[in-house]
Amino acid sequence: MKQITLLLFLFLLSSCAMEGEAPLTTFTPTDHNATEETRTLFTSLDAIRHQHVLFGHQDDLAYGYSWINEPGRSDVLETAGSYPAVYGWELGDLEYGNQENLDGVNFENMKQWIKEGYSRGGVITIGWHMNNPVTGGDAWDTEGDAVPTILPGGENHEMFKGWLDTFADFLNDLTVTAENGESHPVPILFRPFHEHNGSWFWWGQDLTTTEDFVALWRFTVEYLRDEKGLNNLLYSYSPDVFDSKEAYLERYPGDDYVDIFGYDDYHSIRSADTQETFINRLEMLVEMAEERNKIPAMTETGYEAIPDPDWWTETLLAGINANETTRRIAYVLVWRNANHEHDRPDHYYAPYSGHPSEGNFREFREHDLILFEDDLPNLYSLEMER
Ligand code: BMA
Repeated sequence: MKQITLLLFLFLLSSCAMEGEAPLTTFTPTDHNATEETRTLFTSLDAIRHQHVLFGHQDDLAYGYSWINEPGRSDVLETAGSYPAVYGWELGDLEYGNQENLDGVNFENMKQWIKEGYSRGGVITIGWHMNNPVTGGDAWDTEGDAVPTILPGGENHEMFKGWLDTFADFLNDLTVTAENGESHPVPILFRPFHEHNGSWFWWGQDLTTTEDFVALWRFTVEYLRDEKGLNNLLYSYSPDVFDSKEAYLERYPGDDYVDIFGYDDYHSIRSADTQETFINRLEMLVEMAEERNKIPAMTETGYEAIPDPDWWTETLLAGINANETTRRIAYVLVWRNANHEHDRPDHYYAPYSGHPSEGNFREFREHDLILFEDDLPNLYSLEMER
């Protein structure tokens, strides 16, 4: 059933193109020089979200509940029977020149896993729990009024540019060679300064002004795009939960600086009690994104340790599939499965083999709306599919 739907999707795309009509979407990413694969991904995500929602998992290939760095493994694969369609990765500590990120993931391995997931047709998204530039503490250290110091003219501005340079160097290693021998960089959904409407990170709501947050965002985009020449990024604006469109947009840096309308939600996704709030947030998100030709997505979610064995279909899917608007998000990504022995004991958001929600997770995976990696059409080259 899923396959038929996908063929229809591809047929629709190709028939529009063949008859010389306007493509399904006429909008382009904020980066007008975005690479062909990046532009195609943007268009594909916009097209596919009218029929399906991609499932994603953070750090999926790096470690799981009971394993660390074992080639080919994935808790999602071992429970659902497919890798996730979206892979989330984390750069915290890259800015220090460290070999591993704050969760112990080796950056060289991460580059391989990113290329591996992309080569199988997956979508890659990257976030960054960047350390506090004033105190040297972590992202959760809210001391020091940090944001103004890294803006142009601030005492840590050059250091901050150096941190963005480390990001550019990392990205420049993410080049793959296609069958025709041509190389191109892996398209990345980049999600900086996330959950900024909360006050737990140094870039958060009570720690900086709207003006400075917007200036920081715009500087970051302009530096990466115009100075570093990175043309494989789609920018994801990703606040935490919000209760009105005005609240969501309070620190919106503008249509020229954002491609993905994300939102992180660990609050209204736990039970039937908050389902109405969850649905309402999804509706607002989709409406705001569509008004601006952006792509809505649930950029982070999950129920830690999944204490409800039916959570996947009864709460998460029930919310996303509530109506024609809610189901138009492009993807939903659940957070990482920390290794229970070496990292954090009950900090996991996808099931592992033997977890009580495993059967329900398979049901979720088999639902027509939801796509895992082995359900995906080619999101990067519509030409090839024609
Ligand atoms: C948080 C937690 C932390 C982790 C951080 C970055 O939400 O999972 O344990 O260090 O994300 O991945």
